[in-house]
Amino acid sequence: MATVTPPATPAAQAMPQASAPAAEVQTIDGFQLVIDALKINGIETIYGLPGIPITDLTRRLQASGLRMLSFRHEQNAGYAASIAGFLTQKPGICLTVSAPGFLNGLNALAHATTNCFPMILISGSSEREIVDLQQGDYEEMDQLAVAKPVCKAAFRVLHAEDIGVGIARAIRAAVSGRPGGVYLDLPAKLFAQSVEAAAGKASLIEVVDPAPAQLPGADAMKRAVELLKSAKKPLILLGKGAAYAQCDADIKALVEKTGIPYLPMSMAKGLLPDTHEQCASAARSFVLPEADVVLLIGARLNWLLAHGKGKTWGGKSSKAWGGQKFIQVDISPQEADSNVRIDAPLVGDIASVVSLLLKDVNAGWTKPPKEWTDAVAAKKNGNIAKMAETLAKDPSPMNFHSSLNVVRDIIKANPDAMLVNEGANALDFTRSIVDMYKPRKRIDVGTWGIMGIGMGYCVAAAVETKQQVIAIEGDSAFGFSGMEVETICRYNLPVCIVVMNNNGVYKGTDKDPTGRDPAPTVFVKGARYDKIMEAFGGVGVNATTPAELRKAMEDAIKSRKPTLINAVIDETAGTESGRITSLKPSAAKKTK
Ligand code: ADP
Ligand code: TZD
Ligand code: MG
Repeated sequence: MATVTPPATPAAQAMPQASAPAAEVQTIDGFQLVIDALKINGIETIYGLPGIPITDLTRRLQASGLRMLSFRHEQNAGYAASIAGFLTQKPGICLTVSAPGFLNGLNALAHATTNCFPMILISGSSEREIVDLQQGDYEEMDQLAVAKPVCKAAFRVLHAEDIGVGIARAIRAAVSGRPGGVYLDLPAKLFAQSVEAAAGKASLIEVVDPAPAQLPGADAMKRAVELLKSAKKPLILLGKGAAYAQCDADIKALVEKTGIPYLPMSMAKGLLPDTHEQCASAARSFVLPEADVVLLIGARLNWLLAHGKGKTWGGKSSKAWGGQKFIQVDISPQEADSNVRIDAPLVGDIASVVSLLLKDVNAGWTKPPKEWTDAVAAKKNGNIAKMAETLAKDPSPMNFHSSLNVVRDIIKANPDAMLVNEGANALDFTRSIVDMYKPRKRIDVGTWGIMGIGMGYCVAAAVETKQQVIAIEGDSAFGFSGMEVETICRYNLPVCIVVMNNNGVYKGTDKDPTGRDPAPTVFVKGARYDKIMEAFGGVGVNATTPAELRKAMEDAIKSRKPTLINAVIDETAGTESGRITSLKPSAAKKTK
């Protein structure tokens, strides 16, 4: 804390130097108020990238004992912050410089909002007077206006005495109700402002009950329970909202006590072990059209669930309702009916709602008809047996199945490890082949199917959970954040990256019909991504067989050293767009 002498009065100035010094006033500056406001709200880690006007803030954050993790590109710091929010239920903080740094972080802010992850993007900004008159300041931009359309809330603090309120509002906006991304604009001038220390301290706010419990009314509960009880072929669908809610034991009890088959969305895998007898993942295309009542817990009926209608759900045409009735548990009162009718919305936080549902179940419950659960089990076991045959093959060159069979074993042996996953085929095959055993262990491309989350997620997963991290990356996907390998080495994080190298986007076989350039989807053939890791002192391995991949992964986990394995995959093995070929405009043209 700085001490300053108040400005001398004219009378005092006239006094000789030797007279008694004026009383010293303790002050506190904007930098310190930001740090203290974050600290009293339990923020421990900041993900960012320094530069004017926040370089000193990054230094002082670190000096104050907060963890300041510095990245090579703001987008990756932003993705790290977003997933830190998902993993901890506290807003992940990303700190950037003005205009270009802010814009680099903005993608992640939009991603956080879209995925319902609590995150705060804090960006320094230039002189308001110059920005607003568009007089051409260094990195001039009206960042608040630019951020607004892609975030849940946006705030700007102009006076040091408002920092406490600004940060409190940002935290509440990020974590209350449906979590999301919040933008906080801190102009350069703010940091150097000083206020009287006691008043400054008193202006800080420790947010009380930032994400209040929210319970549906008794009538809504009754409606939902009666509908679920009436079902002949019920299904529970768990989404990443259920994983976020951290009420794992109650969700497990609800599934087990009702005896209803369940389907986890990608990031809900592991809420119950994927090997659970009620898990219907391997019978997805059977249970969705067949189910009569579906209980959605923290999952939206968006594109990932074919909008709750059409052929996926047994509808007669691509937009026809399949006839299912839906119960939807969601914190957002506007989510219900977004795609199809929701017969029983349960608006509330998942932890509260699931515990209310459990009370009803405990009061007496008849398990679903045996014909239904037997039919699901038969379908599932048939598909699992078919998959086992494919996984047992050992083709040369190695393909997605034979390599992911190794990853499947490694995760089974290390169920606490975090699994980061992005790519197209590298994503889809990993999701279906690699079983998860514990909640919130699988983090991936999320609602947008975005490439580039990889290394940012690895850093945050390692820092927030302290567990071994395993990243299964398409070679294209890896390229979006590959430079953060240096960050992983710099902080010496236990991250093992497996690049599924099939020489390109989806496949490595495309050709330019004119013969001039490489095709848009292909990369340098036989690239050695492992060398990138070696450049920064980590372990690089080139693996061409499942045995080599297994040994390299086991060594990485034993040593906890940053490791990158270049897994050489048959370049013909992938399919166009992975599992979402039907979304290609050219595919739509064919069906019309
Ligand atoms: P998935 O992609 O796994 O299907 P979505 O991201 O589509 O999941 O849906 C997550 C849903 O969970 C969102 O609609 C969000 O409002 C909701 N949600 C997030 N956290 C909670 C919570 N604590 N309580 C209730 N609903 C929540
Ligand atoms: N840019 C961004 C930010 N997100 C995207 N999803 C895409 C582009 C388009 N895209 C996909 O949807 S998957 C993918 C791209 C570029 C890469 C697929 O190649 P890969 O995986 O090497 O990562 P496979 O295993 O070769 O299929
Ligand atoms: Mg590829």
